[in-house]
Amino acid sequence: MADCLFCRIVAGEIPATIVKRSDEAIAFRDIDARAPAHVLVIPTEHVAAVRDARGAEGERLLGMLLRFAAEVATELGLDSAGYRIVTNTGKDAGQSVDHLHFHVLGGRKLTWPPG
Ligand code: DGP
Repeated sequence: MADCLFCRIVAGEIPATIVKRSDEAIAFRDIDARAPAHVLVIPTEHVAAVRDARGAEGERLLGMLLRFAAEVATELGLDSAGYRIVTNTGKDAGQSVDHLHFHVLGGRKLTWPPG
């Protein structure tokens, strides 16, 4: 989508620190890191939010992204201490970019529940 920030990162039009890449997903450092390790995992195809990943294809996509996020966490060395994977959906959750993304957060003790 031409006016989507994360689609522009996928296209290489906006620079990002990419930590992992496949044909279907990329992971890059969040510009506003809230933890020592804070990476965003996104599909390369535009999907607005988790609620829009529907049916068999949505199920496959979400499974792939979650597995990809877990691999990113492993590669960042977070397995033993632990980490959090979270996705914000819509206004009340504070979703600020309408391209599906999983936050992978770690490297410090994370509080619960999130604010
Ligand atoms: P959310 O609030 O859940 O929609 O998260 C969006 C995240 O995207 C937020 O933590 C900041 C991050 N972000 C916004 N713009 C950019 C950008 O241009 N580059 C990178 N790397 N991250 C961005």
